[in-house]
Amino acid sequence: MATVLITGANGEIGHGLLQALAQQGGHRVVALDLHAPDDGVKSLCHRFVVGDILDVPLLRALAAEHDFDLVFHLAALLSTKSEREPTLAHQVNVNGTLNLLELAVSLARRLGRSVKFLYPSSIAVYGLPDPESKRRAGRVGEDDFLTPRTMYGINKLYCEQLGRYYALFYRQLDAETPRGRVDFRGIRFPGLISAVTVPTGGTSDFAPEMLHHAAQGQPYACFVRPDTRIPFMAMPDAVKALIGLADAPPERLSRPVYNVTSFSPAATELEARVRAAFPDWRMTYEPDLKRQAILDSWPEDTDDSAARSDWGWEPDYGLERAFDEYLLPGVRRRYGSA
Ligand code: AKB
Repeated sequence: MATVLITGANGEIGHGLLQALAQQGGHRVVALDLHAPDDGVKSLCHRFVVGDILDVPLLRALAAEHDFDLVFHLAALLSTKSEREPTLAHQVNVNGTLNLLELAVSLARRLGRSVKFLYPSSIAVYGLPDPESKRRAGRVGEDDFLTPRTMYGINKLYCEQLGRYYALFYRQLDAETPRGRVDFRGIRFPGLISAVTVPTGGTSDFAPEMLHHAAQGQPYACFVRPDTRIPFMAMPDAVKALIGLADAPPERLSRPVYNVTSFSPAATELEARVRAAFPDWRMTYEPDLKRQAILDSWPEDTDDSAARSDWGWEPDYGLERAFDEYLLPGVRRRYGSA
């Protein structure tokens, strides 16, 4: 039995991850979220704690009660919300992550063994200067264009570095090096699309919003230009990637943070997929130029060859399969739409 802490357990990734871990078996999950669990979520957890990652005494109490082997630190404010409340974003995304890394390192040192720390980062760490450079760059590697223009992207990039520091150099001047360490593993996700949950506060939200509006028979004013292109992934693949990276033997990992990706459609290709399923759907493009500028700074594709060769990452869902076998059947079930 591995004892697992999941922060932000009530969020989009949390839902899928809890289900996947329950199906796999062998995990005792302690879930933490600001909000009380949805129906169904609670039954998948050994314990559900309603609380804040900024509450250090609460985190200390959790670490005193549970010897965590693995932490999935999912709690975060997404990019649009972070742009509207930058200081709150910094508190939650940076100070919250620091608190969790402190929990992990103190536990690792007390137990004298590694505590794995899985950290979802984002394509928001990239900052392409303009649409022309974005087109020319194509697939972007982990070490390129790391000049984000959003508070969220800056938070994520810094926390990747914090994780690397806690894993490799934490208190490097101490006379003795204790045995336990944080085994930090970061993963840069593209925009995620789920059939069961709708994201809030992201800038890649236009894709899931198209799908969920259409499935409910609601018109949609899309806030991006028709030619907007960023990478996306179906939620089951995001969960698969997190579990795959968590399970990878440490000696196979050559980097602290990996890109993972699945498909990179233009907004019009997403629209066409949704429209083919819901032909009466009404949709217009009404670009929000400020959110568009953020999307124009994110790459149109990422190079995930390191993840593929180091730990065997491979998505199950391309664009066609994601729509035909996961998204469309899922939203039809959810909303009872034809
Ligand atoms: C967002 O839009 O903020 C997120 C992300 C790409 O990390 N979905």
